[in-house]
Amino acid sequence: MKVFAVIFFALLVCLVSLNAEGSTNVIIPKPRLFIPLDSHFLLNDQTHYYSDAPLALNAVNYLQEHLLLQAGYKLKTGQSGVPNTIDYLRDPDLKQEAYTLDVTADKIVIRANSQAGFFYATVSLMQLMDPVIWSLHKSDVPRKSWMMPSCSIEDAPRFQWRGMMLDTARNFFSVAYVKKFIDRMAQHKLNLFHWHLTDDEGWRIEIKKYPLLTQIGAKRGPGTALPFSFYPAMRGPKDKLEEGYYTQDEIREIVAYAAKRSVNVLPEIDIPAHAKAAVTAYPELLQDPNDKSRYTSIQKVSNNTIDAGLESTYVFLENIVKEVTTLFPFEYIHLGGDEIPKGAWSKSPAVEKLMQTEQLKNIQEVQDYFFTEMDRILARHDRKMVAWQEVREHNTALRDDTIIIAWRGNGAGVKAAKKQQKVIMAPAQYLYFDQQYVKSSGEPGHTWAGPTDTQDAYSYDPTAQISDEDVKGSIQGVHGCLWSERAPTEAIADYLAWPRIFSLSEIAWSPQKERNWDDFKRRAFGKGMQRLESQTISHRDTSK
Ligand code: TNX
Repeated sequence: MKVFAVIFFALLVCLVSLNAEGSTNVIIPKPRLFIPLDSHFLLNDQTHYYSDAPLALNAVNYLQEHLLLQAGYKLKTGQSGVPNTIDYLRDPDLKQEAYTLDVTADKIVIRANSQAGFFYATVSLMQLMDPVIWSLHKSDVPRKSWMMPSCSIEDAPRFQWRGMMLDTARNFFSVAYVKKFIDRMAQHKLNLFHWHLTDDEGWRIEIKKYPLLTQIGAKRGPGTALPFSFYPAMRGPKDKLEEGYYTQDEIREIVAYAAKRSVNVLPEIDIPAHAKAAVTAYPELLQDPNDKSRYTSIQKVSNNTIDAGLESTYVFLENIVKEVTTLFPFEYIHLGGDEIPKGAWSKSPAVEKLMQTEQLKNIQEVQDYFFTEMDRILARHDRKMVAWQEVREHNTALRDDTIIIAWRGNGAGVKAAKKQQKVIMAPAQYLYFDQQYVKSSGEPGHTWAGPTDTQDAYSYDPTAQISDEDVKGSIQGVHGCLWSERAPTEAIADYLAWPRIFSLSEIAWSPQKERNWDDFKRRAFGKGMQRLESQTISHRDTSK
């Protein structure tokens, strides 16, 4: 009888705590440990904050900006440990990005050991508040007090790199949109903004030394030199000019904005293929005049590849790298390397000569030569290489810290991990958010790797088929990709991204054993959606 009573009591405790967590843990991505407590904290215009860590100031400011808009006041500075205070305390024992957050009835205590840790504690805290706190429109009727459920959180990320790619080449997105995109990533503890800046359909980064890259390469439409691509989705209306690029000042502004949110910016200059915009702007530097090769890319763009046999190619690209390093402090630059079309370089006398002098046997070896040279250029400018998986499938000469992004399927990443190569997992079947959610002619998005609904995305476990030993040195993180051929407007881009970015953030941040679709669904389709709505982010609102 006694045994039954104990079991019954234990079950009751479990149920009560499950239920309590059910209603109070609304955080995305799910924290490593969340213990609900039975009270709440009320934030009001008498709430103070105390900080013993300059590293916390950035996070405090983030909260203050939102409070000012929605509550009409800011927290005043005060003393540690006093009731109605938020304490930001440095804890040297916590790892990079880790934090603890304790909300009790009379105070809130945040501990971290890095700018990122304080920031993540703050966004978790804000997710416990009414979703309206996320709105960027000043409230006409400021909300005076904010209730937060008491809880105790210990949190740290699963992966070091938690990335999201935005393709601003196929379709241009404004500076304001790019900032919003980064802010929303940061709200969900993603920390690597992969900025696809160049492609066949547009060159979007100002390069002072080569002004034609943007004068010619950032415009398509009537009266321009850059031809429209074959696919209508990338083409837009025939009679309309599609143009836009980011000035160097705008880029610096975006990088600084991202840094305040603990987001690093990884610029991508996609070479040698996917470069129609660049070769249209500077054919004399980037194409062999005697090249008789005629080929089209998988996206049906003709002759879009920079010639690997020309000396001027490497001079040009080194100058680009030089300018890129002045804009992006991040230690890595992404150099593309995907989808070199069959037939490219096959009739280029310059490449033929290169093959003789360097004793290269085939086009694959030419590609490897090209990236080995690019790796040397990056090394000279104190940068390391990220590239699409194709770049390291055969090349053994690249530096060990080169990171590849495995996109063609999970198998590609598994293979790289087994070779102990550094890899970011971005399998198209799960994490390409340019794919349709469900197969339907009414849905935006590509179909080639999908459909991928939010639950499909959520089901991905990057290390499922890899031994712990191989995971260690190899898996750097996970990445979602939002290509924009099928996203001609911000609203469509947002619809494709959300709620799938919720799934990504949880794959990237939360321990696999803590992840569970039903619990995720409750948070994502409950408070998660309300947070999106308070920011007027368009999104899909069913899990299918
Ligand atoms: C493949 S993924 C591409 C992109 C397209 C995308 C469309 C990769 C490295 N290349 O150029 O935009 O598919 O889903």
